[in-house]
This record gives sequence, structure tokens and C-alpha cells, in this order.
Amino acid sequence: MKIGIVCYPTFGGSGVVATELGKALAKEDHQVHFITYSQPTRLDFFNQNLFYHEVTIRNYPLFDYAPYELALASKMVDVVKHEKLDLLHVHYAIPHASAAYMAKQILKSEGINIPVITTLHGTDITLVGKDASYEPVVTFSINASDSVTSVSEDLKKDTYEHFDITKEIEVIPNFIDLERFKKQKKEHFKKAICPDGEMLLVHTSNFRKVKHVDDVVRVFHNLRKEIPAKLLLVGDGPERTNIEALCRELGDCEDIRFLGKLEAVEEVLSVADLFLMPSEKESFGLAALEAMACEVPVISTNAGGIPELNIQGKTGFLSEVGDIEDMTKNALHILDKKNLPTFKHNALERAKEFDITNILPLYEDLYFRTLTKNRELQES
Ligand code: GMT
Repeated sequence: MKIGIVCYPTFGGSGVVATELGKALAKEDHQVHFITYSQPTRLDFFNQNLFYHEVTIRNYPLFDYAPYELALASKMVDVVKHEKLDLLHVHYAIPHASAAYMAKQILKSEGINIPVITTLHGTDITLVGKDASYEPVVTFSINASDSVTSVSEDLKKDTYEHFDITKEIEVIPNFIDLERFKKQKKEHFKKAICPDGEMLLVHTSNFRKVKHVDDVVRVFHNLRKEIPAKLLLVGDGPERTNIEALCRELGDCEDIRFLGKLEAVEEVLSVADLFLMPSEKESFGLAALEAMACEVPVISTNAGGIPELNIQGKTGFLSEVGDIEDMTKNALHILDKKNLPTFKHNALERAKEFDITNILPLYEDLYFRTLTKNRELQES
């Protein structure tokens, strides 16, 4: 198949899922064309089946806001026509699903029929999409897609609850490449960070408010009153300055390290004992899955789709959003040397269920079904 993938090329989960999906499809001999405004972060190598088409946005002094959606739709038209794509798979509804609708209509006027699959990732529904300034367009473009997927049952439920959706939404969860995300031998690294055998806690995110990184720091503050521990914070974003200020206020700076945006996050996860995800919203929680694949149990909230991944008392624990005391208590339970090996083992076993080799066929099957349905509609 010749597949066009549209996504955000940044470090965000939706971009990671889209890029890893494209790479896996290319390995299966599909031809994959990425259409984005810059090279996706995890697409920095050559593969004969992978192509990258950059969306260039011409600005003009008249525009206060450059019309990205138009440039994207025009690029989709161009790529579909010249590369003879079979389908477009767009990740994140805003503005990819509506741009794809526009491209589809333009192509239709030229006698080309291109099916569009939209994957909902979370904030495109739970935060941004619900806003009145976007809602009608989001509703319309979801309903106008040929197929729609969401990354969890919870996100599917949320989408039906908050939008007037007439389309069937299929759940295809996030996945993990266990060949890349696995516990590596990095003892020297652990020794450098935890010279006296301290427990190592890790959090990775884009440091947006919704991630509650302050709760990570507060749990760590409480926990280290009981046991020696260190905390690594991976990622960067708008809340970072506030978090640094909080660390200073609590007097924990010397045991907390900010690592910034790291590409090889699996190396850090390989030496971690516990992962913290205190998010207020999380459609799935890909960062937690990456941790689990590296044998790291998870302390999380019970928000959104996280309970579909993290299993209470088995792979970790789930608390109400903001319940620092419960999270601290649970973290201490997991880090107890009698319990930790079992939690680590369970985390890996659970992660295996989301191995890309199990999830990729679900997308391929959806592509074939969408193409067949589309063809039948054309013929009728
Ligand atoms: O978590 C973020 O803020 C990034 C966001 C994105 O859209 O890139 O991630 C969302 O999509 C991921 C991949 O499907 C999910 O694993 C994350 O849970 C989801 N984030 C939220 O719902 C907040």
C-alpha cells in the first residue's frame, strides 16, 4: 500500500506514535509518505520505503497568522496525486482532519478518490477540540473521515460524550517497539546518579500544566523523608521554570536533575526504579508504556485511559488526581525491596501486550477494510 501519514513532527506522543507506525509499515514493505512541516524527530535515517514531504508555509505581510491548514491541504493534494497514494492517515484531529477533508474534496473534483483515516490522540478532543472555537470543525471532520480510531476506550467515550459523532470509532491502543525499549545494561550510569544505592524515580513529559509535574516533585519530597532517592526529570515545556522554583522552595535541588529533551529516553528508563505519571488528563499514557517496557513500575493517576494500561497493585498503583499522600504511600510500597522485583516483572509482562507486532496488524486490517469499503461505495 502507499500510505500518507500526517502528524505533528515534534516530541509529543501523537507524533511518536505516527512516526513509529510509519516506520513499522515501511518494514512490512508498505510505502509511507510523511507529510509534515518539519522532519519528524524519530525519522532521521534512510529507508527505501520512507518518504518525507515538507509543508512549506508562505507568509505574507497581510497575514497575522500564516494559513498552515491551506498549505497542508495543498501539500496533501500534491502528494496524493503525484505519489499515487492509496490512503491518508491523519494523526491528531486539529487541523489535520479538516485539512484532509479539504484535500479529499479537491481531489474528488479531479476524479481522484482518497480515503481518510483519522486517529484521535487525546488533547485534540479532551482539551483543544472541545473549545467552542474549534468544536464544529472537529465534529464535522471526524464525521467526514472514512474511518476513525482512538487510542483508548476512555478517549472513545469522551469523544462520543462531547461531540455529536455519527461515525464508529475503533480503539487501537498505543504500542511499543520492545526491541528499542528494553532494559539495557547501564549500571555505570546508575552508579553515577545513585552512588549510595538510592532509589531512582523518573518522570518524562512535555511539562505542560496537564502533566502535574509539581505533583512529581511533591511525591519525591515526601518519599525522600523515608528513603534515600533521586529524581530525573526528562523533557521540557512551559512549566519548567515553575518546577525549578518548586524544587528550590522544597530544598530538594541537589537530588533532582533536569535532563531536558532526550532522544534516548530508554537509557534513562533502563536504570529507573519507578516512573511517575500524575497527569490530570491522559488518553493513554505512552510515556508510562515506555517505562514499563524497560521494567519500570508506574505510580499514576486514574485519569483518562491510564487504567487501560497501568494495573492497580500489579504493574503499579493509580490514585486520584492530586492525591500526593496516596501516591507517596504507594511509591514506598513498590520500592520496598520485597515488592520491587514482582512489580518490575509485571510491568514488562503488561508492556508486552502492547508490542508493535500485536498492534500493527490492527492498523493494516483497518486500512484494508477502509479501502475495500471505499471501493464498494465508488462502484455502487
Ligand atoms: O501528552 C501530550 O501532551 C502529548 C499528546 C500528543 O497529542 O502528542 O499525547 C497524547 O497522545 C499520546 C499518543 O497517543 C497518548 O499516549 C497521550 O496520553 C496523549 N496525551 C494526553 O491525552 C494528555
